Amino acid sequence: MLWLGLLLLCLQNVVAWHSDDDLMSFVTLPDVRAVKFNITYQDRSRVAPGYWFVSPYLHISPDEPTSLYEQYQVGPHIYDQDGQLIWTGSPMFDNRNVFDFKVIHSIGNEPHISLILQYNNDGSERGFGMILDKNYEVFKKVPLRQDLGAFDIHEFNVLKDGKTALVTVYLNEEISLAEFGRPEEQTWLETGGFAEIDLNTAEVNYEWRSYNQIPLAETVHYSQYSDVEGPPGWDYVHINSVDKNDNGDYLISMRFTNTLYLISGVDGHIVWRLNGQHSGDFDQDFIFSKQHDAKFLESSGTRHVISFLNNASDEEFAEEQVSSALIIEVESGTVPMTARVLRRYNRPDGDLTRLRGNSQVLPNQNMFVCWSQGGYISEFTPEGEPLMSARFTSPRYSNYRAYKFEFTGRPHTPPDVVSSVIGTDESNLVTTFWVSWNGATDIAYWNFYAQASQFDKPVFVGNAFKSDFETMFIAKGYLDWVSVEAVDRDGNAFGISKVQRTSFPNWQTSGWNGYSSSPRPNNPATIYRQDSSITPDDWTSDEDLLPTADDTADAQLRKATLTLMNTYETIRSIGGLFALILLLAVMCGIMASYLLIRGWRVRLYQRVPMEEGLPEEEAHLRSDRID
Ligand SMILES: *[C@@H]1O[C@H](CO)[C@@H](O)[C@H](O)[C@H]1NC(C)=O
Ligand SMILES: CC(=O)N[C@H]1CO[C@H](CO)[C@@H](O)[C@@H]1O
Repeated sequence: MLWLGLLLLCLQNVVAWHSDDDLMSFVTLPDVRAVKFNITYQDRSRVAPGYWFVSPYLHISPDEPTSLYEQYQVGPHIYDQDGQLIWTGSPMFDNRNVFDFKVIHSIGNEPHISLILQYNNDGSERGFGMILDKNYEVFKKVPLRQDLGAFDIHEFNVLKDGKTALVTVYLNEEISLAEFGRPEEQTWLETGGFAEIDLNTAEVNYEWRSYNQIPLAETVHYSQYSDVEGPPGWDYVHINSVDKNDNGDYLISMRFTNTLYLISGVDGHIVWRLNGQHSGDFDQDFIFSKQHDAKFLESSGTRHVISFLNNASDEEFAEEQVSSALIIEVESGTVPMTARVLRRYNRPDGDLTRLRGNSQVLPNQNMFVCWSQGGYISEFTPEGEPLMSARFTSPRYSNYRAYKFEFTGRPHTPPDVVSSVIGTDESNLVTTFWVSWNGATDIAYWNFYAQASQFDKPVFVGNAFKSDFETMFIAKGYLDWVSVEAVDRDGNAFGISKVQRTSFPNWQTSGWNGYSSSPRPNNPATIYRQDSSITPDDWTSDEDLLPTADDTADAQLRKATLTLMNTYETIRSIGGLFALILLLAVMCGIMASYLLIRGWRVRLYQRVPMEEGLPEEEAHLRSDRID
């Protein structure tokens, strides 16, 4: 009995070790294992439209290269508000860490994407600020001037002119500790600064450094008793954001002085300090600490409205019980100068964000906040009522900054399609399609086609609502030479896959019982009505893109297959031989009852009316009323 118990315990551990339920997997993109979200909506009707822009990472420093096969899970990702994947940029950036991944509207008339590609593990690449177009192709790859070190991961802030960007800069210098009354001693110091760089030439237009401007006494991390350090040295200010107003002045956030500074664009002097060790220059109705991502929401004359994340804690200290995003109003034209809280958004789980994070005011004035660890994000009404919270299902991953934007992505690569055929004899062959299109937004449904040979006309075999990143579709017959077309909600087709061969099993070892030793592909025109076929040349004309016939797939077969897939998903975590036996049993059961109840009838697909732009069968699927 004891032995049995021990054995079970061991088995359980083995199973737990192999569990990868927290990652997505796709037939069409087998290398991609995107991180899943666990989402809670308090009120979905009031969230802003848009997609989430996140870039999960495992470790903040580049991981060791490994000769082992590595799946794509780190780097820039776009998700919809159901947590479905829209785009993974992990293959494009080879699983490297990416930061500050967002949409920008300052270049031309089209939206662009900006991001920071971190330096690589062996230091052979020092990182870049990158701008992609809506086709996910590189529009600009901007290096940092050689003497400014590696491209810092905190900020790549493309300015309104669309020609320049602000970046944070970390440099090291050896300094005397005279300021701390130890003139005979030297220490290395990490200075925090920023640069404004030209996106076309990568030249630096403006440069600022903290040393000689921010005294050592402002840091909360070192004191006159701290030990001297070799390079890189004391990280005494820790700059983590920079923004610029129309007046040409810069707002910087220093996490280790608990201070926001306004820096003159003319001569670089500190115009004012908000908060900090020595209380700053303002009469404040709040204090804050270890803040991130300070951005101007408005700035004119002496009045500034600023948003930032007050995480209120760091690796060592916690100054208050809960982190918050704040919108504050700063007035520097009065005596005394004043700073007031306009809005506060407390972390919904009541916890502290010790490191990293950001906040973003959305176009409808909702507040979107990233609390960083575990990928925790929230959206609030302008008044601070929480509407949504989500975090990665896997605690292994974090995310520095997250954003929400409406965006239209149109990859130049075609949709990815995989198809395979199974059956036990000529009468019951079915072809399964899987389709996905990495980065394409606004796909409402997919049209599926097959053709008799490479050069024959494609025949429309059916369509299916896009239900997730990847959509599966099952069609009667052995269909070789298949293709799939993406259609938007207005019925416009806007992309088609390459024509793809269908894979088949080893017929003899997989229980093939047919008349011939292996089946030959069907001519789809004999199974599906031909009048719906369209030639590739016609695909540019909208009228021909709408399916003219044959919309319904065999619902009963689809239901059976769905049950099978669900069962498979459920028992996958059990693992091993047991699962295989169970799966086989369920498969046999489904097949037997299906054949018993219904028998096999070859039936032409019938045209069904489209309801709200969706194929009727999908409307059924969504209401769980399949037949
Ligand atoms: C999702 O979150 C809820 C509430 O926070 C939690 O109870 C549940 O276990 C989570 N689910 C997964 C799969 O992590
Ligand atoms: C803005 C804000 O939340 N400030 C708080 C920072 O932490 C101190 C100390 O816990 C609080 O007193 C402030 O209210």
